[in-house]
Amino acid sequence: MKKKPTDTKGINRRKFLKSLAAGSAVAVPGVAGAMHGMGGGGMGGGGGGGGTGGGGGTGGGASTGAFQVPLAIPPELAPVASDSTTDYYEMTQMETAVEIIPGTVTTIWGYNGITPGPTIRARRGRRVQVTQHNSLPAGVSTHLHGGEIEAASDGHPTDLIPPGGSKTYTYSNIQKATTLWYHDHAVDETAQHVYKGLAGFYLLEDDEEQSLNLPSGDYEVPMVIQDRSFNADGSFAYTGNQSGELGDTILVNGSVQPYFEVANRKYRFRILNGSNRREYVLALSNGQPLTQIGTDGGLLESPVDLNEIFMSPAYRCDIVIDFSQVPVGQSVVLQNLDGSGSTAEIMRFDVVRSETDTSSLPATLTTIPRLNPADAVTTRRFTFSRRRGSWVINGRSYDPNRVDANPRLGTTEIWELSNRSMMNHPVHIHLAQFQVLDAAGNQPEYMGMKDTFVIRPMQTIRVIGKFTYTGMYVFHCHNLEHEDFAMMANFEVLP
Ligand SMILES: [Cu+2]
Repeated sequence: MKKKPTDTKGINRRKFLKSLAAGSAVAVPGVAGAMHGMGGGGMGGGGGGGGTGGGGGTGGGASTGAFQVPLAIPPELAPVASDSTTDYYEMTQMETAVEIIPGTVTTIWGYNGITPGPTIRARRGRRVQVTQHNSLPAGVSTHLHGGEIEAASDGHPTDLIPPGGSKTYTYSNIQKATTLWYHDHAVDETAQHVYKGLAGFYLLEDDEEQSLNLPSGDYEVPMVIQDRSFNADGSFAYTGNQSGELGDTILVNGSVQPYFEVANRKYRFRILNGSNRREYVLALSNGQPLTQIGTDGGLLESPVDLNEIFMSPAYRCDIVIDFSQVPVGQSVVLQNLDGSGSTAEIMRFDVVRSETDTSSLPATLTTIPRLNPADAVTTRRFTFSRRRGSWVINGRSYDPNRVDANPRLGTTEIWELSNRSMMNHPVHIHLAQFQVLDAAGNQPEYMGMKDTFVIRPMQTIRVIGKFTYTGMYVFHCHNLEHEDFAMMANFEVLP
């Protein structure tokens, strides 16, 4: 059971950090620079290492041309031990120096010193324990986003691992197969910690999904899309913009607009928008549709062909692209229709060889029983707006000592989420996967089971879900600067 802090230090510290962030873009990198080299580890360990080879950088200050480096695939982490019920993992959060812009060095914070961090592949019904060691000069809290997780392991923002400390997180993996991700959730500091690199994949599998014969192995590729800005020396140019940070350089798995050599067959891409604030509209340059098979909480009931896919921060989108329609020797660009200039293109697929494809794309993927609004025991209403320079929920800033909702274990609730501001808010509720009700539920971005839902200006959406563990959790805007500038609230599930 998580302890509730009894003082208001967090709030004072938040104000202090905000003034720092607002006042100087170099304050945070300066702190990081003082620790430079502490993590050792050279060029980012195993993960990013492959990402800076081919093509030869064109330079141009702190930028690089598109499609110069191959896509890097984050390494999968091996358990340090396994028994009949559980796989045990160890990770160390540390600062390292990596080469992102050719010829320059970027100081990052990474799980095991790489960004994205190593991928954990988990199995439904089999427990995972991850011991996180904090070798960073700041408190951290590791949240497994989208996970149905006991409160003590959820990575509550105030449940900090101090510098030099460790914490073991237990994940029971009771939910359906899906693409989860872990990232830092330290109160007031999530945005800058994630920007520095604290994010990685957690792929949850189950028997049902395995039986589908979807593209797997080398043909199943996790890809996190993030935007960053760089100073001329290669350091991150993070400003702490309260509206949300927008970078001018698109990274996929930590590399600038990479290329990926593929065979002329189906691939499965588990795409995560791991950006602090940037939204993307994915599309292929050859006009071929993207076939969406899954979303935040798992597989859709059936594949859906879409000419474009909207992705808000924290959205996951499981897609299949069939490159058999592309002649060998040709390329297809994954575009961002919401971007312009350097943010309009995400990466390039180069079809370089012929291969026989034995994978399947079944017409039925899973079943998703509809939650019935008549079963809801209550409807809670939350507004998201801006007030006196803060982002607020129901008019109030985050207070670690205040609890704004007390759902009962196992009951069904409707949450009505209203945006009373002029910016999109991607609202994320911890612990549960939800279904979006009403007409909004027919929009492709709200299909299936969701843990994050964009609410557009002056829009209201209703979501329905069930809470599977007791204890203290949070819900918040996943525009990470909005979250840190206090658009977050506690809810405590009661027995
Ligand atoms: Cu927001």
